[in-house]
Amino acid sequence: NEIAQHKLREVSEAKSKVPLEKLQQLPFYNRTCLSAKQSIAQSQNGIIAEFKRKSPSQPNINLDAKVEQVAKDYSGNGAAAISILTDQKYFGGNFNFLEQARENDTPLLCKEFIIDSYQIHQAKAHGADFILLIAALLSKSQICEFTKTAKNLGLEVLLEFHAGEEFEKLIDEVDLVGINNRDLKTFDVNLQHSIAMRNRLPKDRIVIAESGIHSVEDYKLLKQNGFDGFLIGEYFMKQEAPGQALKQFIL
Ligand code: IGP
Repeated sequence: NEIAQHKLREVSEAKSKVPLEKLQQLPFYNRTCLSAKQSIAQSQNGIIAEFKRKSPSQPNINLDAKVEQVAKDYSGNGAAAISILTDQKYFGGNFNFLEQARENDTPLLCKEFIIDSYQIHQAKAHGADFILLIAALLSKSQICEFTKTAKNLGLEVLLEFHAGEEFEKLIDEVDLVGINNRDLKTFDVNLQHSIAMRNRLPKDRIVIAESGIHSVEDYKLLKQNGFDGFLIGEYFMKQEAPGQALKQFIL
């Protein structure tokens, strides 16, 4: 709730500083996006490696990390995709990080709390290939509307769930379904909960396990239980060389 309120203010300020017509003139706005869906299906590890300096529960994960370098390292070590936190207040990111991470052909996820379609245009204008929508933050009609906007811009959509009752908001048009192992209200991580959630989804859905994956064992357990992709941030960001740790994770 607090985040949603903050985002509404932030978006209205951004709109007055950079109106949509201006965003649409930025060079990346007309770029052809890469497919995360394809990349995950073809990759050796299914990993979406995240660039995250801090989070509400962890004020210092890796505050000095350089996005250009980490993205290059993730890409060079075979990440299927790269997630870039763009939220400033809670995660210490910004939209320019997408551009700084752009110099490779690994699909980029704009990890933002999207509550307004303007933010989807921002993602596109700064070089993203796919966006995150969080079911807990949005109504089903917003999810439909935002997914349409994203697809019109060539962006793919990852729709994130945590609680079972949110599944009524799942629509066919989303490319990837995320299940957050972490409860965003309590920060508790529970892989068994996610496995039970995965079993409620059709087998042919591409499903991503998100958060709290801290070992190859966690990863293997999730893989064996039908997950196709794995979003990992903190574990990598706490290593001396974040991308090097990717080498241990092979399906
Ligand atoms: C990564 P972790 O525990 O590996 O750093 O988690 C990612 O799943 C997490 O950052 C995340 C997130 C979110 C952050 C998942 N969903 C929604 C902000 C908003």
